[in-house]
Amino acid sequence: MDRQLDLQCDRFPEDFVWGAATSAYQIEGAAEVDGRKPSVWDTFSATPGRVQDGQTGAIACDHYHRYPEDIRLLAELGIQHYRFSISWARVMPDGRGIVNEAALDFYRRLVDELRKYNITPHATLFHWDSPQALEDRYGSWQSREMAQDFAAYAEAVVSRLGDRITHWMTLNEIMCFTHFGYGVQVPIHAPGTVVRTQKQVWQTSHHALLAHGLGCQAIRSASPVPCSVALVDNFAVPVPLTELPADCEAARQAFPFCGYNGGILLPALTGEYPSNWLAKMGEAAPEIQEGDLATIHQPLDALGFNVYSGVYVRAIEQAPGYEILDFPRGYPRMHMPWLQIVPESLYWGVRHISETLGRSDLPILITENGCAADDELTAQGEVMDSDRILYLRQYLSASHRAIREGYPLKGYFVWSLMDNFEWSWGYDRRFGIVYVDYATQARIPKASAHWFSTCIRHNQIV
Ligand code: PNW
Repeated sequence: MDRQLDLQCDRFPEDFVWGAATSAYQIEGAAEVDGRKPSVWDTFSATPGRVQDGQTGAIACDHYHRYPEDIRLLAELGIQHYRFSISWARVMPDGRGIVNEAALDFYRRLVDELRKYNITPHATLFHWDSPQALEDRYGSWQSREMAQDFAAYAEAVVSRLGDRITHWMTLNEIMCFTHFGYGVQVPIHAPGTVVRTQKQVWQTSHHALLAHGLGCQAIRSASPVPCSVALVDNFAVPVPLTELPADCEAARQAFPFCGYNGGILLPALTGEYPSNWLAKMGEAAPEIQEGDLATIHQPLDALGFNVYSGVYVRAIEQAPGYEILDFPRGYPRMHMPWLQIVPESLYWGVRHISETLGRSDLPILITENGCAADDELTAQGEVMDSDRILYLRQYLSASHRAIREGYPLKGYFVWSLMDNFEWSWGYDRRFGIVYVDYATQARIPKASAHWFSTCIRHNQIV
């Protein structure tokens, strides 16, 4: 009886969204098929020294041709929601102007295949693969024109696919393709242009925020039916070192100043760059034209939260009242330098959003959570990734806690359905719950896939 009660308590809400995520450049391949032209990632990965071992997404998981098999796998695993992205360079090979209907047919076939198995599609319009043509024309995100062009692209997609996709996401992780694409001396993301000043870097993310705002408007006006529109962000999460009130308050104070939160997430959610953030940035703050903030601040149906790690914060006496702690050398992490295991970051991320907005009714979806592990295929042809299960189980527990405490966490997409092109790390880092043998393109569900599937079937952590 007690055991029965425990099981009941561990369950997720009946309508909880269980999903898996991917992105176009990381899995599709078929770089030159059906009229697609290069994106900045094709150019970047073809530049020697940018990507590990000179790898590119030209073939990747060949998902463009193997999507029926991949979708069957989703169905077999009982995954009812699928987040994928649409390639701008496929749909509008020159970035603007002519729409490539062959590309849209591919996405139609993909979505129809999903619907065959009752899997709900969640489409991200931009996951970093800007058309190279726009980079050549005006430096892509360095120009305000990029926001207009993104909105026109969004309009083109949604007016054609809006009959079969109703869950839309505008941009994935603005900080990665702007600050890491333009602002770091050793470029780790495309286009890898190093601009001169911090102000210019913040200008690129301001333009991305404008693209998000205009994109939201374009989606809503082009959709033939009511639809859901979200932004996907990987905001930084200060986690209180202890949950005593002083440390919790310190984490709350730190939130706008952690990572890029003050310059990306907060303007999108509140329509303002926080005044104390602007004061701190001084000269480096972006130039904001009249009306920009109203454009950026669009009503959202959900916030997509990509969470992998967090930072610990404690209260201190001196101003500003909080201290962001470094990780000790031996702190546990997964197979990436930045992938310290901080499961509470999921819970605290959700809580910070609610506290920042002063309300807790904006639905939050975990649009990515997962990890790279040093996966090995055994002689029996299995991948026993108990380390990934350990990681995922803890983050799912933190999801359950957020729900138990009444926060509006509505779903969870594991990153990723399958191993794929991990950007500047190439194929060396594996984030999938399904193993990809790139020599044969065989898909082999790892132990974590079977575990995740069981969680979904029981609607609880097993
Ligand atoms: C996300 N960090 O990027 C992306 O959305 C995915 O495309 C990617 O494959 C996945 O996470 C794994 O890397 C991130 O430095 C990039 O903390 C960098 C960080 C986090 C996520």
